[in-house]
Amino acid sequence: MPDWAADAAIKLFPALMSGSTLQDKVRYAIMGRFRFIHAADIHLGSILHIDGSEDRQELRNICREATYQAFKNLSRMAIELQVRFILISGDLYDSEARSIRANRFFADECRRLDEAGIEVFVTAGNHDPAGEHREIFSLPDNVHIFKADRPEVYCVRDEGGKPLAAVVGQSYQTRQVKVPLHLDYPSPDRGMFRIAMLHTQLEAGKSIYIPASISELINNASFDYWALGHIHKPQILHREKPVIAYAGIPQGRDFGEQSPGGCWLAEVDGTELKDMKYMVASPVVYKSINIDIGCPELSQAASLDQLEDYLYTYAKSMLDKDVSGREDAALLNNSADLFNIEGFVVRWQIGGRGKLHHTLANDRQGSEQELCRYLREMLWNSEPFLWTDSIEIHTASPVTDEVLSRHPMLKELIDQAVRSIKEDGKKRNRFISLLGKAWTTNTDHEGQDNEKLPLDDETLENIIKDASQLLLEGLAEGGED
Ligand SMILES: [Mn+2]
Repeated sequence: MPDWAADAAIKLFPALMSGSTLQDKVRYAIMGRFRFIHAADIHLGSILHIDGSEDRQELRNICREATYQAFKNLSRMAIELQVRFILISGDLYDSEARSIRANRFFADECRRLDEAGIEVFVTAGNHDPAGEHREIFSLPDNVHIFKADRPEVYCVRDEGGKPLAAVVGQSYQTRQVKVPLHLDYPSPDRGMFRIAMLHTQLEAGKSIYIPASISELINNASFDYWALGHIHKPQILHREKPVIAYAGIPQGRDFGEQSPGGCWLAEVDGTELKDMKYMVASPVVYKSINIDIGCPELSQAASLDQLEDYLYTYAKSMLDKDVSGREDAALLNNSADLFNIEGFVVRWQIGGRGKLHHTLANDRQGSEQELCRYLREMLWNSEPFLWTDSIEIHTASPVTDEVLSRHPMLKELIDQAVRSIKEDGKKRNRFISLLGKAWTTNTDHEGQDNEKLPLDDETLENIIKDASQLLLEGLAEGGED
């Protein structure tokens, strides 16, 4: 075995290093074994929403650069891991009118990928439909953009010209596609790994984002892998053949898109998918952190500076361990050592019952502003940075168990009401409609339905929590010491 061959094999498949002989490694390299990346919803050119960023030049830059940086991280990984090709299943650009900068950036990155022998397959989604637009800059030959008027099949070959994979896809022509494009996808030849790309909400019936059902995909025997885009949360919907997965958004842009984002790294052997890992690529991670003022460390605290100290220490230990990014990444089975998260944007949710409530309730807004100012100043320069986007206080006075035990029926009544709002869809909708249209978001979210109230689960949960605490306190009034 010549050294160069062994070296090449080791470089090609580091994941196979353990427990296999050098011969095995080379055999993998020549027997139709390859890797690919499945990404989607890059939204190049979109801007992160971070409260307080308008006053800080550096943070403003991060807001503008993060989606680009995420794609850069992704393409570096592709080169480092020697993938054969990258799939981008729609919404590469944030808007139909590709910005000159986004187009230029993409062309430059693809040139780098071309030098590394990596092909790039792109379908246009609802955010960047093919329309009448043309790319402003010419793209290198390794980039294949699917047509919108019919499905196309591309064949990826190994160096000897032997087919490795077939990639089928079709672009959005306009911002809405109400026809099930996937039903007309041609069936590629057997004997290679067959991939279908689809940008869909995966809702049957009247969907404006390609009506499709999961059973239609599962029952289609023409494909081994469905590379989906449009839903911004990474998920594997079907683990058996055909594998069906959403890649998620590589860089979240607000608290509706929390946790680190990235892409799937898939390992294929012949026509079998051997392994799938989620690779984190987002430089900035949004994170909501819940703090309970009734926790042992805070239960005796009564002043604002004690709370400040606690939050600071909490944040520091999180950053030191880099817990948040690594933990979330570990959940997604990510190797996570290829790059570092630049920073966290945090929304602190301070709740629970404790003495601190009286201090905080005295001037809730003032307390929120002061805590926010303090944490921003103390943690902005840490490594990775932590920027406090906002503080939300939902605390309650320390109604003891003893007091509650004097009102067991009322407590049960409230618990029941809360449960039924949470669990009964009808009651929940009625509750939401009673709340009125007080909650709106200013971003153009995927699949936002204008008839539905854009009230996210987290906010609803907090409203229910606040309401039940208020009720409990009112009922327990007089019984409290
Ligand atoms: Mn989309």
